[in-house]
This record gives sequence, C-alpha cells and structure tokens, in this order.
Amino acid sequence: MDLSRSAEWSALVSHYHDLQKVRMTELFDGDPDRFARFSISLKGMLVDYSKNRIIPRTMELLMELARNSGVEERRAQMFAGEPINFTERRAVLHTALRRPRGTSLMVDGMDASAEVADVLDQMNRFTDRVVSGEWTGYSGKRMTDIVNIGIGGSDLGPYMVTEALKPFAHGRLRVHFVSNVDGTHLAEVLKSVNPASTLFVIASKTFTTQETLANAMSAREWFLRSAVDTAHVARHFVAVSTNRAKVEEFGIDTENMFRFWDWVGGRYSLWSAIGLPIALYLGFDRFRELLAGAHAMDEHFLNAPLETNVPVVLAMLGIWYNNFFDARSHAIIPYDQYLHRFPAYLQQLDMESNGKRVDRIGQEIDYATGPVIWGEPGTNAQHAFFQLMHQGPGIVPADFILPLRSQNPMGEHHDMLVANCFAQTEALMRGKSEDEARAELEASGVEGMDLKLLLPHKVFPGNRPTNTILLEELDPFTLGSLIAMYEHKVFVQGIVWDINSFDQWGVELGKQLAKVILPELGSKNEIDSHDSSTNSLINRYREAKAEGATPPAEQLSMF
Ligand code: G6Q
Repeated sequence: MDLSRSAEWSALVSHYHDLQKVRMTELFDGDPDRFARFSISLKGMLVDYSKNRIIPRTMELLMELARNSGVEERRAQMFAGEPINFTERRAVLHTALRRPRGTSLMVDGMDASAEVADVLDQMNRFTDRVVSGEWTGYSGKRMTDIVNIGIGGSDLGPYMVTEALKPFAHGRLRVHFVSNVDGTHLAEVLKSVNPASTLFVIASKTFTTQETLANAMSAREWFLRSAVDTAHVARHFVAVSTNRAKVEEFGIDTENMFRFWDWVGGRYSLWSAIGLPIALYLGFDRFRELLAGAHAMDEHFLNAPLETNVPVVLAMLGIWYNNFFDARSHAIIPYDQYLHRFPAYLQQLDMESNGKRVDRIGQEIDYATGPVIWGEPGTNAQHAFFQLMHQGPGIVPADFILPLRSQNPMGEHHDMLVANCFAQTEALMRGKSEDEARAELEASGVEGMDLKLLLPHKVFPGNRPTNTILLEELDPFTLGSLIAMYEHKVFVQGIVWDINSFDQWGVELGKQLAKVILPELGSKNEIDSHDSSTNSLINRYREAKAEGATPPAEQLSMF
C-alpha cells in the first residue's frame, strides 16, 4: 500500500486537524474513565497512555492503519522464522532465543529451538564453573573480573542489562565493558584488573569488526606480558560469535566459543550467547528470568488484540506524533538510576532499525520514519533539558519509566523520585495558562512593566504527551519484558512505514572510508586524494604524528 496516499492515512490527517485544538485536560474532565480506558496492565507492568492527544476514535483509526499495513501477518511471519529481513534474506528470530524448551522451530533445515537449548546449556555449565571458582586462571586463581570486548549490538545490550540489574549480581565477579577503539577505554579498564584473574569475553557476531579485534589483540598482548605462555590464552579468552573460522584464526580455543546464528540481529542479540557477561555477572538463573520476562511479552504481543497490545499501542502512538504532529524525536526518561544506559540502548534499537528512507520495493518514501531517540534518567533530566520539553516550540513525546519499589530504600528518596516523575507528566500535560501565570506573578507582588515583560516567559503551553510505564520492581523478569516491549514496538512501526527494520547498511560507508584513511595517516607524502577539508585534516594529523604528539604504544603506562 502507498502509505501516505492510503485512506487510513488521509483519515488520520483529517482527524489530526479535528484534534489539534483539543486539550488533554478537557478530555480528562469529560471522561472519568479515561485512565481505565487508556491503560493496560501486564505481569509486573502498567502502561498508562491516557496522557496522549487521543480520543477513542484516534485509537480506532490508528488500529485500522496497523491492521491494514499487515502488522498481524508480518508478526506471524517473524515468529515463524520467515526471511523478513529481505535485504539480507534472513529470518529474524530473537524471539526463538527466549522460547521455553521442547517446541521445535525449523529454520533453514535446522531446529532452532534445539540449537538454542544447546548453547544455553553450554553457557549454564560455563557460568557455573566460573562463578564457583572451579574455572581458574593460569596461576590457579579463580576469576574475579570479566571484561567484555565488543561494540554496538555486542556491547550495548549486555552493558545496559548488567547496569540495570546490579542489585541482583551474586557479587563474586566484577564486569567491565570495552567497546571504543579509543585506547583509553581499554587502558582504563586494564588499570583496574589483574591478568591472572581476568576472563575476556570477545563478543563479535562476525568476528571481523575492526574495533573489537583491535581491542582483543591489545588485551591479549597485555595479558601475555604477565602470562607469557600463549597456551594460557585459552583459559582467559572466550569468544561469542557466529564465525568459527575467524575465532580459530584469532587463537581462541573453539571449545570456548559460544555460537549464535545469522537470524539473530546484533541489536537483538542480548538474549543469545552475547548475554554471556550478563549470565556470568548475575548467575544463570537470573539470565533465565530475563528470558522468561521477554517471552511473556512475546506471548502478549503475539496473542493480544491490536487494541490492547502494548507494543502495538505504543508504536501507533509514536506514529501519531511522528507523522501527524511532526514530532521528530522521542525521549526516554527512566526514573531509576540503574536504567541510566537504557536510553542509549534504545537509541540503537530504534534508530538503527527504523532510520531508513526507502520502502520494501526500494522506492524513496515521502513520510517520516524513525525519530531521534534520546534521554537521560530523571530527576537529573529535569535540571537539564526539560526546559525544552516544557517550553520549546514543538512537542517531544516521552516515555517515563518508573519502578514502584526502590532497590535502595533510603528515607524519603523514593517518594521524592516518584513525586517528581508524576509531577512532570502532569505539568507537561496541564501547562500553565497566561491567566494562571499572571495571577501567580501578581500574588508575588510583580506588576506594571515588570509583569508585562515577564508574563510570556512564565506561560507553559502544556498539552504535551507522555506515556508512563510503571514497573512493579526493576528485576530480571520485568526488565526482560520491558526490552521486548520496545523491540516489538520498533517492529510494528517498521511494518507500518514499510521499511526493513532488520538491516543496517547505513553503518557501512564510514567503515569503508576509514579503511582508506587509516594507511594514509602513516604516509610520508602529503595526502591530496580527498576534498580539501578531509585532506587538510589528515595532513594536520600526519604533522602532529611526526611531531610526536601521539606517543607510540610502548610508551603508554598501561604497558
Ligand atoms: C547491530 C549492528 C551493530 C553490530 C556491531 C558489532 O544490529 O549490526 O551494532 O552489532 O557492528 O558487530 P559484530 O558483533 O559483528 O562485531
């Protein structure tokens, strides 16, 4: 279907015009059941979407659009393992990674469920050995530190989850993440660990990623400075990959390789062996709870009618603002310090999946697709960018995520956190009218010219939409559900926008050009093959290098 010329789209355009002037506060006043009507409870989670610029008719129109875009058919295809990633001819089966055992699912002639169960068992055995101290390092010491080396999908998920679930860690292992090729990242981590008791997890689906291989090589060199004998590498380096040959080539014992499959996309891979650092840090039972939470959301997404299906509702609300209100960004505000990496994680999930501009048949599209996803934890965010959300010219739809129970009860802290969260969504919705602002100013003794000058700055337009997602508690199960909820939201939007949410060709060009530039940086000759900006930047760096501004690796204190 030609989306922007479809009947469903046109109906939404005219509905948008009808609703433009309607204020949410009036909708609340006129409908005592609004909260009940526009909220959904699931296990461990309540999603309140009543503070949106919608009436029942809006949701009907949005659901018609979802239905006629084929969301239900495509959803069935994804779960069945059909190659819906059509530019790479791959199935998209992260949902198979969290299915309970014992049900077979054939993909490309192999039973994906059985394969998944095998790898989970391998992870389980390995995790138990490392956590119990049975797995020792070259000097007989038990492992104290895990260093995950990976980037993008092989980093953001496990890093976010281990941060989010810190209170559930067993405490016998510390975990660190190195992703950036900037040597500083590795150097700073290596300063804090002992080679005799550190286990490196080299996480790379392809095992060809430049940054990860460079970090892994430097880590290996650093390790061998103490361990000396290369035979010790096998006890300190394990790999998570789909590429056995490359793992072998790197020198990692393939006995210590945890495999996954090309039907697991990088940004959807924390449920696979890429989750090994999660399992090591929390223990395998906790990792299983995370999978169970995600599976519960899969079941909901697969079976609930579109109208009460949380990922579908959130996806369609996103489309409502993105395509009809021209809101080009979406904020994620977790009111939980443990979720401080959650916005960054969602940024990749959403922007890499839906940042596309051609449709399934390769035509350039004439409507907006994936918005900019951004955010920071509250209450910090309130003291930073909320100004723009309250009084900037456009609207920034936002998700507020809040656990009902704190992992660290301390005086009135949690009440204060909760009060702030609820107050912000209320303030964004209500705003402050000119009359209210004037009355306040007058009450505080401001008058005349001062009042006239100040008044416009004190007005809050309000009518700004938010979703509030309450979690019973931020535990492995609810976190699993929360992540899966966003995965499916992104999927639904991709289907409606008629794009491929599962490839990421946009990351390739920069990589290709970096391969050209890297050798030029060490060239004796002036570089003149690029534009004048790129040439000059390269040449300036060459000069600095020649002047010794970049110390050679052997001078770095880490070695
Ligand atoms: C995710 C992307 C990307 C990928 C990294 C790392 O969906 O594909 O972020 O995860 O580029 O790739 P490797 O795991 O192959 O090293």
